[in-house]
Amino acid sequence: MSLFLYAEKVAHAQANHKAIEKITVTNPKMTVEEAYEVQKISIEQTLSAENRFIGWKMGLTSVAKQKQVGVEEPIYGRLTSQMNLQTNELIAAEHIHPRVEAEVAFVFNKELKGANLTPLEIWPAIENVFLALEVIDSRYENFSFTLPDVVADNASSSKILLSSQAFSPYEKNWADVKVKLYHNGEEKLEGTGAAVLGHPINSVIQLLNMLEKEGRGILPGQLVLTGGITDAIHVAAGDEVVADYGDLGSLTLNVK
Ligand code: OOG
Ligand code: MG
Repeated sequence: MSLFLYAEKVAHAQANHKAIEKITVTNPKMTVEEAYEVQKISIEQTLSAENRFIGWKMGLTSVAKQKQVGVEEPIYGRLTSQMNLQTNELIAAEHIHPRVEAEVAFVFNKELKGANLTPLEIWPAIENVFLALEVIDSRYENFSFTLPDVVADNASSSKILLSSQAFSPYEKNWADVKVKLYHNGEEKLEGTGAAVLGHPINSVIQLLNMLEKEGRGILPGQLVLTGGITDAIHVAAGDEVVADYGDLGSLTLNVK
């Protein structure tokens, strides 16, 4: 099967929220590079005036997340404007088996490109920091995949809820930000920003290292999700998830 046909298959599952068999069942030799090509083709075909490309997400940047899905390498995915929730409601019926995780997100005001940039080169390009809940929803049966599968499926990207308040990048040391995740009022998980590759800024360095291989970088105005701090919580209709970031505030997602 050509990469275009795999891209069609993945795009169809994303649009119709129907689980599919892992690509590597029929194509065990698919490489990670080919999988990024499938991701690119499938997401770029959804872009339009109503669904703009808005940035990148990093995934599997914390040990908690790597252990949860059994893939131990950071990956990236593409974010589009239709993923960005405008209210704190998630429609369960528009998903297969959604999970929610707490993250830190950056918005950039300058172009960044190149391998092995230093934090000192990156901070001045960050306009704002947002607290974020990411909804992931693997398009594969049983939320089970290998590295090429999850890369092809746009790193399980589904929806994003950003805090309405934007923070200065210098507001605090983002390695120290603490988050507690509550599921229907019960505290389930907690973690700190340091869980993300030691510091969420390292996720941006790693993203740029990977994008450099595609000859790409981060453009002004783009958003980057740095990756789940804790593992993700499975949700269903009727659920409420609260991410409490202490003195920075909290985010609530209601699943309908
Ligand atoms: C892959 C996406 C992981 C994160 O923040 O680590 C991710 C998955 O768990 O399905 O978004
Ligand atoms: Mg994530």
